[in-house]
Parts: sequence; structure tokens; C-alpha cells
Amino acid sequence: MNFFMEIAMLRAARFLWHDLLKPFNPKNPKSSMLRTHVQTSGWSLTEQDPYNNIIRTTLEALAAALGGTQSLHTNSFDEAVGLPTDFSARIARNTQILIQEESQICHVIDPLGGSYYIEALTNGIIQEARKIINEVEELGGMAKAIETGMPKMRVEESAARKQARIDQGLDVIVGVNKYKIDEATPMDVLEVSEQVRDEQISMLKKLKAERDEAKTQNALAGVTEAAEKGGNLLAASIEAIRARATVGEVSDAMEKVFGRFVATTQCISGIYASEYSDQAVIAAIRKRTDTFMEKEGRRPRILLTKMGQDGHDRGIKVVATAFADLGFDVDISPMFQTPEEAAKMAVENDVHLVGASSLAAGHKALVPQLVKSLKAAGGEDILVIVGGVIPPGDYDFLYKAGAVGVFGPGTAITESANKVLNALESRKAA
Ligand code: B12
Repeated sequence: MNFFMEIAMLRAARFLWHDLLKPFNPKNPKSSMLRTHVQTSGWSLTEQDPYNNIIRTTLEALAAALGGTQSLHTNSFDEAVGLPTDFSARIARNTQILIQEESQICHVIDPLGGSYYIEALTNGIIQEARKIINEVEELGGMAKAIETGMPKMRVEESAARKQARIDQGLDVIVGVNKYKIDEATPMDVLEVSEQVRDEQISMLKKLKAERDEAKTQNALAGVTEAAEKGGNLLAASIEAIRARATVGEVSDAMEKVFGRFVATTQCISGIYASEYSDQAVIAAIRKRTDTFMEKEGRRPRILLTKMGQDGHDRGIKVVATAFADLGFDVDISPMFQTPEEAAKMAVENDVHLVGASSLAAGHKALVPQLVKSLKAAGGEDILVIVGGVIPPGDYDFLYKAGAVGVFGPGTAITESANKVLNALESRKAA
């Protein structure tokens, strides 16, 4: 993180909000005052040496408080391995309370206002943000810009650059690429059992059995009608929820008119390699993929898939762009695949490997199903690797289920690429 930049961002956002609202002649002065909720970063928190995360969160929370946020969410130190335990949640909450009630920090409005450095940063952000706002306006507004894929591409490009800088140790992450410790820090990990899913399903069944079905369907028809006629969707949705419709059913009712947004899954290329200044490392892996091609007649081909309800696609996109730069042929699946769909796609695309990226705790259910589906679809020789938020205690389970590699948060992509090539080579030797 950049401590002062975070403070300046909040200050700049307040200025821009006030300025952008002026043309609407707001009648209530409160409308011109930006009110913000800040969540400290989860992305910056690491699986390695996890108590460092308490310090990171404190610094981030302090920046938010000095920047003048009205509301704050502090993340817990076990962020990169799972949902918080009661203990980690208490420390996260106490971080806020210490800032708010012990340190007197929140008694002053804009305490850094007037500092040369903070004012210069704030001004710089205002100027740069205006350029992007204008660019979006020229595309016809944010909804249009999203349709072109512009914001997503910018985010993915920046993520790939950042990953290349971290993998080389240019951006320091204490405990991950500098000041590493050999032994793992023992800590409790909250495990959510499969039973929760079954309980949720039976609650849904009960709700549907007990509701007044005609009333529900009528309210859902109201949602579709509001979508068709440009009516008040929020009011119609509240009506439907009161009639015990589920969020899924309300969204289906709108889908009849609007269709469903499908994010583009293209892979940007060249960014990871161009940001990696030690080109010898890149060249060595490319040499390995080139040798593979000479021997096999084609490049190592990998299908990267997101299965289940897991919408976290930053990791998979970063891995895709880096693997492509390292000489792999990379296919990316659509989001939310079933294991059967992923297996079918892998066989049809004739890949050597499937890389499942799992961040939302579905790996123990989905990876065994993927291995089974690959066998059923005639793809038993396709190797399976897994990456993402995988608690260390689950690695053995995944290996036993048939995975040949597991790559948790903080793995340098150059390292995972080399290990994947090792697995491909030992498969051939076997
Ligand atoms: C960013 C983030 C989000 C973003 C996602 C943006 C996006 N487009 O991806 C947003 C804000 C949208 C989000 C939403 C949610 N999130 Co979230 N999120 C994160 C966070 C903070 C970072 C993930 C990330 O991008 N890391 C950076 C990438 C580069 O790392 P990575 O994916 O781990 O990939 C690396 C390695 O794992 C490996 N790798 C990964 N995949 C693969 C594949 C292969 C083949 C290989 C070789 C390597 C590999 O290589 C990469 C480089 O090192 C994590 C916590 C964390 N620190 O990990 C929580 C986390 C994953 N989220 C979580 C949750 C609960 C949610 C929500 C359900 C919250 C909510 N109640 O709404 C929603 C779910 C949305 C959905 N539909 O899935 C939980 C999951 C809990 C669990 N596993 O038990 C986590 C762990 C946080 C937590 N502790 O609570 N989230």
C-alpha cells in the first residue's frame, strides 16, 4: 500500500464528488458531501507469516481514518486462508476501536489538510481521475464503458503488472518475497462444513413449500413487467421478496427482459513478461515450453477454469496472461462452470492440463468431481492442478483426490509454471 496515497484518494474523492454534483444544483447541502465506507484491503493480506496482516490492516485503517472515512470495515488476519474465526474477527474489530476510542485520531477533521505532500498528492489524483472520468464520458457513460470491457481490461492489466513486480521482489511483501520464515505459523482456520449447503437447500425447499405460491408468482410477474415497462424495479423487487420470492427468482424475473451479463474472458498478453525485468527467468521457462513443443509437436496447453459459485477472477486472469507469456497455450473457461462442463471443454480442446482456480472454498467438493468427470469424458490423461485460497490442511486431500500440484496465495507464477512443466515431464516419463 501507499499510505499517503490512500489518504489523498479519500480527500480527492470528496473534492470530485462536490464538484461533479454542482451542475445538478443540489438543494440539500448534505447531498454535496461525500460519505464513504472503507474496507481495508483483503488482497494485501497474506497466508505467509499471517500475524503481519494485523499490522497491515492497522496501517490501512489509519489511512482511512486520517482520510476522513465515515465508516470502516477492518479485515481479519486470516483473510488469505478462509473466513474469520471469532478470535481473528475480535482483533479486526479492536483495531477500529483502538483508532476511534484510544488514539483520539477521529476528533480532528482533515488533520493532514495543508501538508504540502498530501495536498500535492490530492491534487494529482484529482487531475488524473478527471482524465479517466472524461474518457468514460466519451464512451457514453460507465454502463457503455463496461460493455466495451475497458474498465475490466485496465484492472487486469494493472493486476498482471503488479504480480510481475511482486514475483520479482520489486514490490516488497514482507514474509512472501522478503524476510521469509521457514516454519509455517500455526493458526486456527475456520472450516465451513458441506452440511451448511444441505441446510441452506432444505431451508429453501421449506420456504417454497410454505409460501403462497400464487402470490409469489404474481409478484415476480410484477418484476418482469416493471423491467419491460421501465417501472420501479426496486419497489417491485421488495414486493416479490415480501411474497417470499428468492433473490435468484427475482433476478430470473428480470433476466426474461434484460438477459444476463456475461463477462468477456479474453486473455491480455505481453504485460507480465514486459514488466518482468529479469528477462533471463522468463527466457529459461520459454526455453522449456519451446523444448516441449519440439518434442510434442505443440505447446503445453492448459485450460484454466472457475467452477461453482466462485466469482473471483483476478487470480485466474493473472495466471492466464503470465502462462501465455511463458509459452503455454492458454484457454480460459467461462465463469461458474460445473465440473462436467470443465471436463468436456478440456477434452474438446485437447489440453494437457486443467488448472482450477478456487477461492470460495469449493475445492474439496469440486476438484474430486472434476477428476471424476475427466475420466468419464475420456480425459483420464489430462492432469489437474489447483490454485487459490486453499488452506494448508487441504493440500493432502487434493493430492489424494488426483491433483498433481497445489498453488496457494503468494506463489510466484514463474515457480508454478516450472512446477507445472515438471509435472508434465514426469507424466511422460511415467
Ligand atoms: C479480491 C477479492 C475479492 C474481489 C474479487 C475481484 C475479482 N474480480 O477477482 C471481490 C470484492 C469482488 C470479492 C468478493 C467476494 N469475496 Co473475496 N476475496 C478477495 C481477496 C481479498 C483477494 C483475492 C485475489 O484477487 N488475490 C490476488 C490473486 C492474484 O491471487 P490468487 O487468486 O490467490 O492467485 C494466486 C495463487 O493462489 C495462485 N493461483 C490461483 N489460481 C491459480 C490457478 C493455477 C492453475 C495456478 C498455477 C495458480 C493459481 O497463483 C496466483 C499468484 O500467486 C481474497 C482474500 C485473499 N487475500 O486471498 C478474498 C476471498 C477469496 N473472498 C472471500 C469471500 C467470502 C467473498 C464474498 C463471498 C464476500 C461476500 N460475502 O460477498 C464475495 C464472493 C463473490 C463471488 N461471486 O465469488 C473469502 C473466501 C472464503 C473462503 N475461501 O473460505 C476470501 C478468502 C476472504 C475471506 N477470508 O473472507 N472478493
